[in-house]
Amino acid sequence: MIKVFDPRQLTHAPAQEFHNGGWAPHADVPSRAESIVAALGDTKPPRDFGLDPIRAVHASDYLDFLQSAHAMWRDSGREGDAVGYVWPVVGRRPLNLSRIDALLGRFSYDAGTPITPDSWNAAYWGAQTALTALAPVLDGSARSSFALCRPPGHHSGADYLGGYCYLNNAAIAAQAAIDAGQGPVAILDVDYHHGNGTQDIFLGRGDVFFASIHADPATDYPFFWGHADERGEGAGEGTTLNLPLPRGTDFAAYRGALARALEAIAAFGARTLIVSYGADTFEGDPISYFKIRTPDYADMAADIAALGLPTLIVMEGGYAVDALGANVVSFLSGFEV
Ligand code: OKP
Ligand code: ZN
Repeated sequence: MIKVFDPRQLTHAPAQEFHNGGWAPHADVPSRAESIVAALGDTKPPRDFGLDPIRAVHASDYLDFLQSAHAMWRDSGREGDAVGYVWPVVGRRPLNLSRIDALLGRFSYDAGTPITPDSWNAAYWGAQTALTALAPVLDGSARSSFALCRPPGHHSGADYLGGYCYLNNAAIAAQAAIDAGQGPVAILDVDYHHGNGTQDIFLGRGDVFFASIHADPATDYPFFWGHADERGEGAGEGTTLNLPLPRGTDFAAYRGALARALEAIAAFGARTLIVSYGADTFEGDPISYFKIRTPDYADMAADIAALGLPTLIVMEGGYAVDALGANVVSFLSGFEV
């Protein structure tokens, strides 16, 4: 299997995140990617597709903000990573504000996603990593490929960052597949957390099916998305499928939800599949509460591969660093039999 990775993604190293009422060491450490690279062995670097495929998904004012935010932060006399502390309530009128703290509120939704001096460069090469891994899947030279993206992407919407995510790698790849004439596309999100950014980007779209299996947002982050009654809007009515599961779910129960998602994807008639893969469903994950074991990932992947669709696998979360490489290798092995 073709595996793409760019070490420039390692330069993004946020110090802290704010959650549950306090600051904690950030869970998205660079060694997550190093653990995966060490287990994979051979990876190839990305090509540079430029900004156009990123602009096809993300708003240009958001992209301008991402590229300039840390310099503005520094120019305001601040130290360390840029992070917001005031957010507009949904439904407030749009305002053209310029203070960095207002911009952070405008273009983010949580305090777990600091902007470091290197965040833009790392996220940019993560998006190029996804686009590079997509290419052989689109031209038929590979049945599946793996994009080792870090930071992850599935919480980032068209004009917002959050949940450790800045650019939505899976969405950028999905749009590129459609623009290459390889739609309709299905995105299957098996990260522990709901992929709210991906859902928002494609909520009104009939040419992208978004299916997500995740911890119930009644108990788990990101709370405000991922409930079972979110099913798409307008032309996208019925092309969003949310399958929330309770904390403590093991692979036997997970597999039933996976079968439902795969049936819906098959019925939709996707030509290309993108999997947002998070290994934070692992039983040993420090911030999550499912009970998937390392060998289960091979079975999970084999169920997905049985769809028989050209498939791009995009890395999302997974925070048990010591087990992360083995979990990824197990998952990828299910596509190679
Ligand atoms: C990113 B990805 C746990 C706080 C969790 C944010 C989680 C972001 C996960 N105490 N806060 O989906 O793996
Ligand atoms: Zn996650």
